[in-house]
Amino acid sequence: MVERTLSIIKPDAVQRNLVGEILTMIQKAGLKIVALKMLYLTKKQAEGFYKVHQDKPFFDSLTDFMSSGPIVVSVLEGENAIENYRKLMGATNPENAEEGTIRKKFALDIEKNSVHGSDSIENAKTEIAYFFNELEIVG
Ligand code: RTP
Ligand code: MG
Repeated sequence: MVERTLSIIKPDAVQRNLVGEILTMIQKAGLKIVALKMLYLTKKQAEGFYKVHQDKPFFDSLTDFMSSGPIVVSVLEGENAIENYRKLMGATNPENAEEGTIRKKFALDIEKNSVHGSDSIENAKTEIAYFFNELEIVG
């Protein structure tokens, strides 16, 4: 099934000039970029995006981090895009990430792990709508 997923290149990766290399890995994996922009979230906007995690112990630190510098958000499209992109990202904790994944290559630690990807069809819809309207996504 052709799906769409939301990708974020997180502040740790944008700050280290890794946007091009990460987008290249995404494109080489066959995921199609159908929307793309750079944003600098406020703390409130980061809290809104990650509200599914509001009761987790890492919520305050995570939303501080996500509002600490610019991010690059994109919509990726392809067969099984949600699962395929999560495979390409690798495990949340880079110590557990497989060789060849974005997090294995670039992540600094379990929080500064360079990329985000939606984890379900339902969450992908909500997350894409948080950043893009339909006119900003190419058909
Ligand atoms: P993401 O949502 O960013 O794609 O990452 P994920 O599904 O692999 O991980 P998730 O459990 O959804 O956690 C969201 C983000 O919170 C940070 N985190 N910190 N300190 C910690 O124990 C901890 N655990 C998670 C990471 O930035 C993680 O990607
Ligand atoms: Mg997640």
